[in-house]
Amino acid sequence: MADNIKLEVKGMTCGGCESSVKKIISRHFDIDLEKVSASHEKNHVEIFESVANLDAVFALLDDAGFPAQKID
Ligand SMILES: [Cu+2]
Repeated sequence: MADNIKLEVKGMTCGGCESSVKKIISRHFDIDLEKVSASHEKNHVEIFESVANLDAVFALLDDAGFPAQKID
């Protein structure tokens, strides 16, 4: 899918962090948890849907200790 969004997300150290990040993203954008994948080993998060206003979710993730940025 061309509209997938890839993020570099730092601060994830375990599966619990992965699921926190996934929940923040899925709640914020109101999308299914299954449409968000996260790997703490790769500092990588992918959203299998197109979303607008990523800046707002970056602020939420940052507050939770997971600084994020978009990667191409
Ligand atoms: Cu953790």
